[in-house]
Amino acid sequence: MVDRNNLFIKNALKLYFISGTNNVNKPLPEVLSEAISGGITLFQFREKGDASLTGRSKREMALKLKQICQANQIPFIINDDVELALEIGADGVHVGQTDANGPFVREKIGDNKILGISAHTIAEAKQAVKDGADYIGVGPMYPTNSKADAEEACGPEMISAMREEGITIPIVAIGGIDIHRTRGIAQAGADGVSVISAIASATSAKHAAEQFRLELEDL
Ligand code: FQP
Ligand code: MG
Repeated sequence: MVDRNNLFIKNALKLYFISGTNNVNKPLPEVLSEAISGGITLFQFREKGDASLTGRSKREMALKLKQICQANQIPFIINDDVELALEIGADGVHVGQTDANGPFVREKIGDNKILGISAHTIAEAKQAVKDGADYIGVGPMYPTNSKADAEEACGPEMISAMREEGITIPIVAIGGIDIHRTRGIAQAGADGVSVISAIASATSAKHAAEQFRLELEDL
């Protein structure tokens, strides 16, 4: 059972690390542990693309990662794969506009799991709120290499526009985010930033996470 209270979600979104086994240069469980010791607040297992794990090996990896998150009191989210999230008892799922739709996923996962939905526009954000999202992922903020089929970058302005439209749901920014872009994103009204490569391919995932936390500290 996970806390779906808005304040809990907003705090959890502060530094949201996303990774699959093909985003890292050493075992993902090791990178996750390092990132946790550096201060990440949420983790999403996003296993897709070249040489990604499937079936049983994906499930075993997911379980290992879930255990690490649990031991450290970090919620564990699975990208796209609702069945896997249910099977292994993840804390939540994240789906995009071309994945299973929000109401269907909410119905499947029930009221005790976090539902995150991607939104690129104000209309999608409003729909996600109606569809039962606990938070929305807004992006890509900047061009990114981590997603082959990414939409065009919208910049932090999209977040301020959503806030001006009265969208109060927890928001995490995604796409091409590095340390230097973090402050502006938070100032635009995001509750946090989500990163893949800035942590996954850093020399030290711990150090990278610490730098982000420092940047977000007084905001
Ligand atoms: N926002 C977030 C989060 N996580 C994501 N995985 C996405 C957006 C992107 O389905 P989607 O979701 O458009 O693409 P993919 O499944 O390839 O990631 F908010 F959690 F940071
Ligand atoms: Mg998706």
